Amino acid sequence: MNENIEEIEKLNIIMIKFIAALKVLETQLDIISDDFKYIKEYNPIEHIKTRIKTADSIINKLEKKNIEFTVANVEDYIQDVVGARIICSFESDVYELVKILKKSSIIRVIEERDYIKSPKPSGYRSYHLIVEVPVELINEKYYVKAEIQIRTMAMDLWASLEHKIKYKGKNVLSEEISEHFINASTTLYQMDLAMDKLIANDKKVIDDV
Ligand code: 0O2
Repeated sequence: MNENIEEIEKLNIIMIKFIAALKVLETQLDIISDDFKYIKEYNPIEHIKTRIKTADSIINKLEKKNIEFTVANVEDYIQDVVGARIICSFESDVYELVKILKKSSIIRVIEERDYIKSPKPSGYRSYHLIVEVPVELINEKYYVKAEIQIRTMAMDLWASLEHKIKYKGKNVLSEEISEHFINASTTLYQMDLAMDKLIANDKKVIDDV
């Protein structure tokens, strides 16, 4: 227990790293969004949310992975202490943003997981990028890992509700509710596909004029 308190104190000290990385990440994502807003005619970004994982949530995640809670393990095994979520209007916007972020020379993409093409068994859909964010303090320079989740409004609606209901039930869903969520995920995804078809037609009409 004492060890844990010591590690929590150490975690508080390294939080400066994560807070600094969050600021850099937020700024870079805002710049991309502003560029779309003011320079391009169309902004694929509906909104951006950012957060730092709480100590409790970090400890729970390590526990789930059966890994001892130490600051070194947080740095080695938890890639989403710093997190950003980008909500897009359409599925094609998600893929466009992924392309843009992969070209960035500030944020380095080190891993990607396409849970849209390959959804999780729960029905979860989203595109995840694990990135490294540069941080420069007075005497130190380093890269901090962060997770960027990119998804449509429909995927976000699903994930938010499922997360809330799972959390209420202490992380377990009954078979019936799980099945309901799997079906809802498919229905919402069909809507995303239909919307993408609509805008593809719209773009074609504009291109043809
Ligand atoms: P929270 O509270 O949202 O932060 P890995 O070590 O890579 O195998 P990890 O980091 O869990 O494991 O990666 P993964 O599976 O890509 O999931 C990372 C995050 O995606 C989760 O963070 C959730 O935010 C979201 N996510 C993944 N699966 C689901 C799901 O089935 N439902 C919902 N609603 N969200 C999901 P956390 O830390 O688990 O949760």
